[in-house]
Amino acid sequence: LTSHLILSLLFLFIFQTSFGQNPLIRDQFTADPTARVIGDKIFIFASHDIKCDSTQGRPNWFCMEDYHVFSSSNLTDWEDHGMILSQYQVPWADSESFSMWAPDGIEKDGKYYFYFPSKAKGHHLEGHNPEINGSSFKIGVAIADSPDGPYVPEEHPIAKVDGIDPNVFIDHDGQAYLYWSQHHFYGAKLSSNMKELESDPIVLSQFPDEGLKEGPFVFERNGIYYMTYPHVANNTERIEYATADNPLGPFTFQGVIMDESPTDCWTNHQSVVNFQNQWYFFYHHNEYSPDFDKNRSVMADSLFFDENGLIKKITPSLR
Ligand code: FUB
Repeated sequence: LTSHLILSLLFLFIFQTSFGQNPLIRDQFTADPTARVIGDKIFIFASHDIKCDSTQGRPNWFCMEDYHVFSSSNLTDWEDHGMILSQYQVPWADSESFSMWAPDGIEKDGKYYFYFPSKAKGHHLEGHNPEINGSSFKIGVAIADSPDGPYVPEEHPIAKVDGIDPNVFIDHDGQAYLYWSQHHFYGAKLSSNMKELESDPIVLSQFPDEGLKEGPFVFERNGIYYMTYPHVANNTERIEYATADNPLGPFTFQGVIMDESPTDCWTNHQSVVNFQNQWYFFYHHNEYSPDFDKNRSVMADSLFFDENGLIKKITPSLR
């Protein structure tokens, strides 16, 4: 009995110390996490919420001028690798718009590709439709030899891509796909140089028109392609998912992964990753800023599948 008790306590100790406490990043506001396993570490490519003064960006709104990347080998101790890209470095971005929204970062053939949205220079002149979220945004890519940079942005945004929340998925055959959101979800094949589209964008039309949808994130498990995304059902965004047997669909709605915010954080934004044989769900919440939900903090919880490959609902482990 004693040895059983010691083993249980040991397991409890290992389990508790192998998973960090939320929020993961505590010295700055971070959001929109894409988690990727690179080598023996987990990296988070995240948005960076700051507080702007009344002359910068849109008052009382997102204020986002740059990105940091973080890494950890145990999900508890996180290293901030510092600022990897800012709006002032991107030749095509409007450096007065503070609109460096949700990014994605991914490795291919030893190079690191960082995809990000921003309002482009001159966007005021383009007659965008303010009713459509993301309609004045373009998406660009910056390239580095190491996940923590330095990243060099391309001269121009990616042609034929208008919108926000880029996500890249690379299939087993090496083909990369780019997804993004502009009222609808769009998807296209990426060229092998990862800098331009190889196919025309298609609208992933299987998703409901009602309620704002954004933040597509695609992953694959056992031949099933999962498209996860935030969707405003009533008041705030909840995370839903759909599945397909092909990266570009058609997708079938499967259910809700995480319900709407219990404390009225209007946005949520997710990624899913397998690290050391456990699946994790990364998301954000306004844990450290209960009165202003545009200052958010990155969180993570374990994710489990049932025997049919369906995702079990997650209750956020708030403080
Ligand atoms: O972080 C700014 C925007 O809020 C993101 O692009 C959306 O996904 C939402 O999280």
